[in-house]
This record gives sequence, structure tokens and C-alpha cells, in this order.
Amino acid sequence: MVKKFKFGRVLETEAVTGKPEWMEMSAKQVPYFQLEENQELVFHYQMDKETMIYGLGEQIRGIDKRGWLYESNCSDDPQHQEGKHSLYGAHNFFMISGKDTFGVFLDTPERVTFDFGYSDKNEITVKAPEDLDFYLIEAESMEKIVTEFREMIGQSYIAPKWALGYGQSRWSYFNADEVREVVKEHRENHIPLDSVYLDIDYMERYKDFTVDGKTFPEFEKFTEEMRKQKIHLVPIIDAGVKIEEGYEVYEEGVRNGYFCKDQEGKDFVAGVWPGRVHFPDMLCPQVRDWFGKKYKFLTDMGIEGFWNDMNEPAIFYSEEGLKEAIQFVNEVSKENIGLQEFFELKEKINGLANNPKDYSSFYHQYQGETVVHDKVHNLYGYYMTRAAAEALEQMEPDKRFLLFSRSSYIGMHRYGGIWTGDNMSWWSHLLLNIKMMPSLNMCGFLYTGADTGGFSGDTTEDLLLRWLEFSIFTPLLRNHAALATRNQEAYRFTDQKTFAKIIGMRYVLLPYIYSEYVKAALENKMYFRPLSFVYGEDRRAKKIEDQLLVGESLMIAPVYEQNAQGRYVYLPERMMMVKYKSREEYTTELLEKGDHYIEIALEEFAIFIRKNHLLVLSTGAECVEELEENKLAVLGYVESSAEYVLYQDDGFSKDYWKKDHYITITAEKETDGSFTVKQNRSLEIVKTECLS
Ligand code: MIG
Repeated sequence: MVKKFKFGRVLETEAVTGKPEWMEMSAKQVPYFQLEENQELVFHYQMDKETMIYGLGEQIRGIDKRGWLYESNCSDDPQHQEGKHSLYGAHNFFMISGKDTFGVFLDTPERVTFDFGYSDKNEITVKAPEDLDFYLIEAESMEKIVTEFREMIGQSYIAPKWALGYGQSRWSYFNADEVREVVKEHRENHIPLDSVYLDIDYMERYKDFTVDGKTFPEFEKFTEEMRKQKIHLVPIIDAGVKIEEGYEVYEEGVRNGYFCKDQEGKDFVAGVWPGRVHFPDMLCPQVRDWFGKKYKFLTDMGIEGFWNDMNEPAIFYSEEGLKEAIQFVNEVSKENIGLQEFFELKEKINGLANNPKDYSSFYHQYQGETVVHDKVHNLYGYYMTRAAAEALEQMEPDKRFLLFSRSSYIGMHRYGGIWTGDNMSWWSHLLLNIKMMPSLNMCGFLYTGADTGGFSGDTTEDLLLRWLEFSIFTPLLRNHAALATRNQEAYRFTDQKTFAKIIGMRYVLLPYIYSEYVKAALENKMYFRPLSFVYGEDRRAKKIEDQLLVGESLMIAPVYEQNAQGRYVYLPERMMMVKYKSREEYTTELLEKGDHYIEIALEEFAIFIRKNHLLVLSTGAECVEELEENKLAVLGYVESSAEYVLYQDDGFSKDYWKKDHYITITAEKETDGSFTVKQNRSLEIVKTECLS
């Protein structure tokens, strides 16, 4: 049951589309919370000792969000450390599990703070602006609350199947030959690959919807050449439009008044990669229509996927801010700089980027009103990505494109996925990645993953391997690294064969991963679940955050510590462990409920099949196109009988609900101890292996 409480008149975010049964409550009596109303709304909730808090999507820290202060304020902050309060997204959904069981969604484009036992360890204090739509979702379990919430916000974006293959990225591959080299090395070393990402340097002077003719000549031919090798090129698009005479996008935008305005009504100027830019007013439907259609420039040349960056929007400096800073420098430079001035100087310069003052000095046209950016800040990346999605849908209604964004708000999950931004090549960020995934799923973001290997800083061979051993389970699987960092492509390291095998396992597992991912989207379920959602009665399982359930059949326990040869794994029930080096090299074993120290060498990873569950495996391939969908192996832990509903489709159409996409596979234990596997389609089951 969903109850909606309206406070003031909130600017519509269009996060909520569905209309499950809900009640609109006019009274300001919000159950569970004590409410203070002055300039803002303050909601208080008393926790008991057992209370756990889930949600908030893209955030730092653990799965249980209790014990820290979080903020919804989309920020381009590449330091994802514990002390932070906000990352790139604003996902205002959380759930309480304790003496009470409920979920809350605060729908507002403005800043919200979530004090989850930070000021007072037993109290939740949520502060929101006075204009707010407050949704209370009640159901008997965390999973049911998630599903109710997800019904309310609409079906999650589904990526084309090729986008579940392995992607290689770098800031940047500077020319076509570098890309050719990356592809060649992967193919020669039999490291599977489906896509190569183009970062900002493919453009001409960082201008959106241009291609540098010198470094990427005859781009259309180049995409075709890549397609022949079964590679998709995925270019980046940035939010800011370069100010440059003669540049069509800029001129059209100015002519039609499509850019955000400053206080005086002039086009607001910010400094980002292209230099001075204007921001398209993505909140305005006409502007979205215009900007979205620009993607056609690239789709016409054979591009089928994009990533949208810098759309918080990130601002290195504003004209005003820069002027002030320079003035300050000039002033102090006349003096003998004292310590005070030195610190002020430092702050002035550091404070130029993403300065709150700048976000309150430009304006949007939103639903017939002029609105200061501050008030709608958290919607910008969402609406940019929506612009692209809607235009692509118009251009080719029946085709799935790859689309993901850095900044997001709930609602954007219908239009694209997200990557989790500029992490570091740190072991702690691998763990952060593991913990963040279920929270994102709660908020509708299913097509998601981190920069595998780490973005900033230099990675190491073992970190990349261990990271891959987790990332092969995330729907978005991309190796990406920053400018001036060590080369991070799998073939750059000593043990290329191991990389080929581990990345190869992604393709072996793909029938299951794809099936679970698409079903999660269609049925408003989670692909990654914390153990507590399923084994909540088990006090040990309830607190485990470094093991996850992946889909219906699997539990994973990634190794995330340097030089570890294994790890402790807790089994909430008897499970079948499979340790994989490759499709051919693996061991199986039944393990009892309880704690186990499991040896997991660097070259392998462990998965755990749940009781009476099945796993389906392909025969492997070096790209998604080459997977033989009809030839499957079945692996299972079958005490009596197990059933698995396998979802399969062509991977690019949108006819998800067709009956013949669902194949039922059953395994039955016979009296003589053997197993019979059946299916209602003409699959070729190349191998069955069940334990009981
Ligand atoms: O200020 O385009 O998060 O993935 O490689 C950095 C260059 C801009 C930030 C993105 C990152 C990308 C980088 N971009």
C-alpha cells in the first residue's frame, strides 16, 4: 500500500509514473514520523537497536545505511571516500527494517539530507524543502516494498544484449589506430570483447556531435570496420555545448534560446572540457527534443550506444567565479602573502569547481516558470539522458540502444543505466562497488557497474583480476581508466590467459545473467540482493555485506583483499559451491550451512548455487553475437526438484513479453539418484551436472 502526502507544491520530477493503489493523504499526519515544519520539513523517526536502513542508491558506505549523514546533491566528486555525503546521483528512496517495516520516497528535485543515526545514533532525521511529495510504502518485506516502489516509478531500462558483453574504455583512445590495436590485441589473445568506448578526444575540440576528422577519419567507415569485427563503438556525450562561432549546435541553441540563462537573461557561461560552454536547458521539452535529435549525427554513422557525462552538471569554473578569483590573486600578489592570504588563495582556486554559488546563478524554463538551477539541480543528468532516450526511441521505436549516464535521479532508470563514476584503483573501491549494487537495484537502476580496475590511479594485475571476478556479474561490465594512468587493458598484463578465461566466464554465465537481468527489469525485482532480504531470520546472514545474491539461483562471495588466497564465506543454508578457473576447469562441492574458509586462488572465483536451484551456462564465445543460445549446460543443486525460467530474446527488439521468450527448465531427482532435466523448448542441453 502506498500513501502519498503532499507538502506545498513541488516541481514535478516525473519520477512517478505508475499508479498502483495509493491514497492521497491531505492531512500532514505522516505515520511513523514526527514532523517539524518551519522553513523546511524535518521528519524524525526513533530507531530501535535492531533497525537497519536500506536504499539511497548511489552512495558511499555500506548496504545498511545506518550511522552516517547522506545528502542528495548530484556532484562531480571523484573522491568517493567515507567522509563524503553525496555522489553523482540523487536517489531519495530508503527502507526501514526493524520494529517497523516501510519504505519512503521523497520526490523533490531539491537537496535532501538523511541523518541516519549520525547526530543521534538512535534517530533518523530527514530534512527536505517545504515543497515535497512524500510517499510511504508499506508491505511485509523489503523485497515487496522494492517491488511496490518500482511499480510506482515504472519499468527499468533494458540494454541491448551486446551491451552485456565486455567493454574496454580509456580516457582516451586518441585515434582510430589505437582503437584498432585494442581490438586486435583482444582478438589475438582470445580475450572476449564487445565494445570499445570513445572518450572526449574523439570529438573536434570537445564539441558534442562532432568527430575529429584527423584522428578518426571516415568515421562511418570506421564504425563499419569495427562492426565487421563484432565491436560496437560507444562515444561519450558531455552536457556542455562549446561556445564557438560556426558550430551548428551552439548557433542553433543561441538562436532558439535553448540554453540556461544567467541573472541578466544572457546565456549562462561555464568552463568545462571544451572551454567556455552553455548548458542546454534539458528541463524544457523542446530543448530535449532538439538535443536528443542531435544524437542522430552519430547513429547515422552506425553508432548504437552512448554514455552521457558531466551532467550534474559539472562546472570547472563560471565566468564570474573565475573573474573574482583572478581579482583576488591580483590583490594579494601586491602584498607579502601571509598565511591567512595563502589559505584564502588556495580556497579561492579550489572552490572554483562545482561552486554552490554558481548553481544558484543560472536559470531554467520549467513548466512555464523561470526556475533557478538550485531548485531543480538533481534533475539535470536525468533529463539529459531522457532527451537522448526519447529521441532514439522516436528514431527507431523497436530498437534498444545502449545508454547510460553519470548523473541521475530516480525516474532516469526508465531511460538508461548509470556507471558509478570516477572511482580509484583501490581495493576498498572494489568493496564499495559490491555494496553499492543492491542499493542501486532498489532504486530501479539495474544496468549499472563501476569502472572495473579503477578509474584514477594505477591499477595492478591482481586488482584488475579480482575486480573482474566480481564485475562479470554486473550488467554493465566495463574496464575504464583515466588519463595518465597506467594502461589497464587486460592484455597489458603478465597472465593474459587468465584474463581471457575470467572474462570468458562472463560469456559462459551470460544466459543466466541476461535472463535474471531482464526478468528483474520486467518484474520490478532486484538482480543483486543483500543476503538479509532472503535470509533475514538468520542473524549472521542479516549483517553480511560482502556476499550478494545474484538473481534467483546464485550467491557470490568475491575476494576483495590484496594477496588474499581465499576468504571466509558464510552459508545461510546448504549450498553447492562451484569454483571456476574457466568453463572447463572447475570443481563442485556441497557445503553445509555455516562459516567456511574457502581457498580462492587469484585465477579463480567461487559461486554458490542455492538449494533446489539451477544455473544455465553457454558454451562460451568471444562476443555476444557468437553465443550459441540453444546449446546450454545445466548445473544444479537438486535435493528433490528444481525449476528455472530462462528468459531469452533476440537481444535488440522490445517485444519482451512474448511467450516464447520464457523457457522452463526442470530437474528432477529420480529414485535411483540420477537426475532428469526437461525443458519445454528445443534447446540442446549439452551437459547436466547436479548434486544433491
Ligand atoms: O573531468 O571524459 O567520469 O569517465 O573518462 C573528467 C573524461 C571527465 C569524467 C568521467 C570519466 C571520463 C572523464 N570525465
